[in-house]
Amino acid sequence: MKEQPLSTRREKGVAVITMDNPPVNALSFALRERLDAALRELAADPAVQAIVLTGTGRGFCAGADITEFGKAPRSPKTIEIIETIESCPKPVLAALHGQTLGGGLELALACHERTAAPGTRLALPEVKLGLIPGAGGTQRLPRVIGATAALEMIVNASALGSAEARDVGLVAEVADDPVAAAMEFARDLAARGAELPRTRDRTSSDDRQAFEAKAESLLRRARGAEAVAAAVEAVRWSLELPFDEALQREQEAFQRLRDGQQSKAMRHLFFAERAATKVPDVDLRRAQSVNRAAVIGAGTMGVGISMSFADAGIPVTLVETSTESLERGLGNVRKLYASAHSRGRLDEADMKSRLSLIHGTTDLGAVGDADLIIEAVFEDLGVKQGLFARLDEIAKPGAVLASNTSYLNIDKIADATTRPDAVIGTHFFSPAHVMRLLEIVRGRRTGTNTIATVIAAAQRLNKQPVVVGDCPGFVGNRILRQRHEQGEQLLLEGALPEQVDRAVMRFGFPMGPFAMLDMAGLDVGYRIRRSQGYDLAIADAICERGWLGQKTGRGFYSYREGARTPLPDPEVEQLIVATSKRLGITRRSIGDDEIVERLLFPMANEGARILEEGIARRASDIDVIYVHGYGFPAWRGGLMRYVDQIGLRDVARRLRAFAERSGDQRLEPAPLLARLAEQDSSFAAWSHAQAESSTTDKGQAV
Ligand code: 3H9
Repeated sequence: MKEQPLSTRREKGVAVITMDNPPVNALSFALRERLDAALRELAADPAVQAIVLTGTGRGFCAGADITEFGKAPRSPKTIEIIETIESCPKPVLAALHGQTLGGGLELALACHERTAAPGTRLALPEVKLGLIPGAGGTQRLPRVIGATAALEMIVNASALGSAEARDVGLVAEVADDPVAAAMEFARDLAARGAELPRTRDRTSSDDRQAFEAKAESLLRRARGAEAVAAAVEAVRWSLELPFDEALQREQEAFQRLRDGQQSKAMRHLFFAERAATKVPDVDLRRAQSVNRAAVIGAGTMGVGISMSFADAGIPVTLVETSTESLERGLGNVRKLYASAHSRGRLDEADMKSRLSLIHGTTDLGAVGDADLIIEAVFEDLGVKQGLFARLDEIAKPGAVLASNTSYLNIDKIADATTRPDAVIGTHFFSPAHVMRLLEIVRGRRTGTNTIATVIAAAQRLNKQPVVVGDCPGFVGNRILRQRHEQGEQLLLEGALPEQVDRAVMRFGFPMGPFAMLDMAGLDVGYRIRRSQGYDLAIADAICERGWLGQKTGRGFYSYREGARTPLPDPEVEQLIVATSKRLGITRRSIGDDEIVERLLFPMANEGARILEEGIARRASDIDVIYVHGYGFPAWRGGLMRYVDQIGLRDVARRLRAFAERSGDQRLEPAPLLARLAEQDSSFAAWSHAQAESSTTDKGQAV
């Protein structure tokens, strides 16, 4: 009889251990205990010649149980089980399928050989949790595939497919029935009676120069992530130290990282990403499958969105009003795919098949058979309403009508149709085929099945969905407005764009706010400010000179012909200094810490208002939005987690000081933040309590 979380069976002298710990065969304490016992028992059983280790369900094993990292470690640890496997006098083989990740791959690496089913995904993704592999992965993987390749795989958390794994020698055979193949292998090894191949006995070798060059380039992109530096060091030990000593050091480094702030923040993010897909009244099982999509508008966003569908293997109709605009859009699609191909990211066959999935047309009627239609036309309510009225006539019953607006009201767009329950906002981020965030905007009348369909579609597109309520700018851009305003204020008080950007990049963002504005185009914000009736003296003056950012070669910075590197612009500096003077502001020197606080605390303050209004359901949703849509460093866990960590008392005190100094009342702590500060509580605790007390849910917007 099957005994969860593991079962064993025997067949002609070979014992098969099957891990069965849904949903992902994580190495929980219960599984480790049973696995350890089963291995010892079978190793001692004279009727057993060899052992095959496999798993049921979605995959072989997704690694350590992440929920256990906060608790005291309990034996048997994975590293101890691995020792049992590797030193077993009988052959132990791993038969892999599906997700084979982290500790799961480390188990497999300790086995004497491995087979894999087609579709297996092998990776050591610990760095994404702020960790390094902690069960020998940093020492065994280099011994199998080489130190440089292993380093790259570990730092980028990149996965190998079955065939690639076979090509680099990580698995011996790809077979439809990997268990049968492993049993055959095992019998063969047992019959030969030769010494068993142990990964630890191999040497990790590589061209040292190539290794160091790769290490340097990976470290340059780490932007403060401790785990990257630790991974580089650990893999280097595989080249320099005896196996056992290196293993010991790997253990120590793993434990230090596990107990550190960065890994805690990244584990928070892991669960936040999954929580963000769960909306209490939305049943994902009611999602309609999207077999055909349509995108209207072949501008930058429309092109990126169409590519996201093609990348996921979903045919998409791309509609434009004129042949000329359509050709321009399709030309951009071809250019982007060709560039991915020339950089080795996409092979020719994939490029062709993706291109063949995008059908361009100038006939709006062609969207009639689409399950999901996304409008990505000019940001103008009248234009969008006109279009939705026509879509209402053309779209088939049950189709989802989505608007990729970044700030317009979804209810007003829905008013133009007779099916407001089918209307929803899908706010993609640019470039849409690259950026993972998708803000799903729920209008007042959006149906729950419509939301389910869009969440499921987002997951198929490999996007990170977050469902938010409807308000100008939704969650991400509404919060970002604070950064624009405070950035402008900092310029007026004494900072320069390059100083602000440097401080923000030191904090861990990939790009500073002013370089980012230049990249997006300054006219976008200018138009929004006009429509919302407020101004920013410096940003407006720059725009009014026709300096619209990278596309015009000048903005907050200047750019050399065809280059994207922002260069400080003396004329912009003059303009900034003159504006301060005109407004009677005495410029002062402002430190990096103040810059970061001045930008981030008002953003979190807006986050507090958004939470209290119910526009975001939980603080961790805002964290996910900021990490996946705005480059907030993942190792800090997100915007709201960051201020929680600082302590809301301190944050409230600083906000009060900013408000007093500037006379700007909006910088006063928002009621929720002030309340939580007073109680010495946190946004995380508040969100948790909100989720628990569903009875106090007063029909929130999300
Ligand atoms: C490690 O191994 C350290 C070692 O080096 C050293 C020590 C041994 N633990 O993502 P999904 C849950 S570090 C606990 O929605 P998918 C997840 O929370 C680990 N729970 O499904 C969710 O729960 P819920 C290295 C886990 O099909 C449910 O399973 N490994 C774990 O889209 C379904 O997950 C990793 O970093 C876990 N390890 O994706 C792998 N994994 O339903 C992390 C998942 O309550 N996991 N859950 O929301 C993943 O990348 C994805 O979950 C996976 C499946 C690709 C496996």
